Amino acid sequence: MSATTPTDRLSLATLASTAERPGVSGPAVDPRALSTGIVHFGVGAFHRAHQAVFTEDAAAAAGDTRWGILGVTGRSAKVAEQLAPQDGLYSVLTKARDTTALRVMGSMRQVAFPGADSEEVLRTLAAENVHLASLTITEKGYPRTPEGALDVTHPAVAADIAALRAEWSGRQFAGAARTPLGLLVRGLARRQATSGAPFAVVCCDNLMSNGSVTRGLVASLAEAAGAERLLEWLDSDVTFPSTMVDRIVPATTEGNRTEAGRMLGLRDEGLVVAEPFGQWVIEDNFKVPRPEWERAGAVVTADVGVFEVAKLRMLNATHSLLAYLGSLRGYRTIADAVRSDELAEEARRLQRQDIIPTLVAPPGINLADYGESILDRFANPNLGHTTIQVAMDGSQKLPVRVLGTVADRLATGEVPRSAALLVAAWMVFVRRGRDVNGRPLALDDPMSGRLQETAAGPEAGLVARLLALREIFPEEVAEHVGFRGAVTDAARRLLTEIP
Ligand code: NAI
Ligand code: CS2
Repeated sequence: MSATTPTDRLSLATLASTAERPGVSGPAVDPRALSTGIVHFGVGAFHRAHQAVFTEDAAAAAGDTRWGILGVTGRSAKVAEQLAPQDGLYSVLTKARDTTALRVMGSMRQVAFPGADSEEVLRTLAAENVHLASLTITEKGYPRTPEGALDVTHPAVAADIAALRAEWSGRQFAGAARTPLGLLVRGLARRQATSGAPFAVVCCDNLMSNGSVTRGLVASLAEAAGAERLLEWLDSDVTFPSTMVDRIVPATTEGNRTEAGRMLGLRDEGLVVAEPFGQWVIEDNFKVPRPEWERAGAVVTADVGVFEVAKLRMLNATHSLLAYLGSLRGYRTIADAVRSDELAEEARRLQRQDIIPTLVAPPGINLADYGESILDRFANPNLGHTTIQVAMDGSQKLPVRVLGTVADRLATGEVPRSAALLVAAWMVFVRRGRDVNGRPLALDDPMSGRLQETAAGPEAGLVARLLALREIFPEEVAEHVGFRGAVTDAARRLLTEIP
């Protein structure tokens, strides 16, 4: 392991130099032998440490060279700029409690930035040897109304509908898409108009029934653009399997890159970091060839729903509780927060008293043990997952992670007090914007302006004002007297504690 910071970049030309380095492995496939078979939207850290890993292992196990990936960035060209000089190569730094391993990945064959490469993405989506598109564009990448319909008033969505309409009527190529879904639909329209070959769209974001949500928005976009024949083809030839995805992948730090550089002897600008654990449950709903993900440990099943709801409620709600309570208490990482006995007890109470009573255990899962395994993963001191990263996008995450639990408990006449504490902690996080030591806590949320405006004003009305936001809180939850009371009590305690 060299002491100096390497200057040479990871690339096909320098790859051989990594062969014998301790703790370094991969790629599991020969990047040069791969053809592109998958287009992935939102080529952030998670995709590179999860689906791409499962896909590469599946391809290696089957000796299948059809599953190279064209990654599509979201709003910035950053990842394209990081990976292009590296021939798409990047590495995954796996951080266990006391060991670190590095694996070079070879499946990302190209990265496109829609601002410049929309035509390339559309051409690839229409190509017959490309069978799948997948998405990790975050919870906020699915613009919907409170009722769950496509939000056609969203400026980017309106622009994409106009673009699709223009292309659909054969008038002209409409330039860069404003949303990944808009670009996807235009690509599907191009595919339908050329080969018409079947296709599958695999959503890998933390949303309940993520396949049906994506299908609904794609169909609504096509409908809004007057693309009836596309709608029929979507019905007959395109499937949208739902998935449950799980691997903790924090944002990469410069410290991570330096550590990886020492291990690799090369600089990797595309590095991603992850815990050892990884799980992928995929709905068995494909009309096209796909990687044999089962050979890489994924579960392909008819009923993914029980896995999705258990994971989103047990893991992600507990994550959010620790993120808001932990950051308010001055804990920088989730591991720091869960190592506090008091916060660990709050997390257990949320799981055992509020969440587990609402769940059907997925096959082979003991929910209490599952809960403990989650807290154990959170406590990994080597991961450095920050409370502020998990605290992002609360307006998008709370409905998915905790409000379903709340509604289910209220329907049985129980007031879920720990879930109320989670909601209150989020409200105080929004209102205070700083921790117990006075350190600022940034509010990174697509609704940040609206939230801060609503949270301002007399503290006594804070809970009522935020509960009135129908984009987040459905009426039956917000108007429930018992739940309002529990949130108000918890918020009052926290507002006193965090001056
Ligand atoms: P990231 O920040 O590294 O990447 C996010 C990607 O989404 C980027 O490509 C970005 O351009 C794109 N994006 C962000 N906002 C968007 C918007 N409004 N519209 C369109 N594209 C947008 O985040 P990361 O870690 O890759 O996570 C992405 C998603 O993956 C999460 O939101 C979640 O749904 C899912 N996920 C993440 C896990 C993790 O531990 N990081 C684990 C399980 C699921
Ligand atoms: C986290 C998730 O940032 C967050 O909101 O709760 O990204 C979490 O790490 C994953 O869902 C774990 O699979």
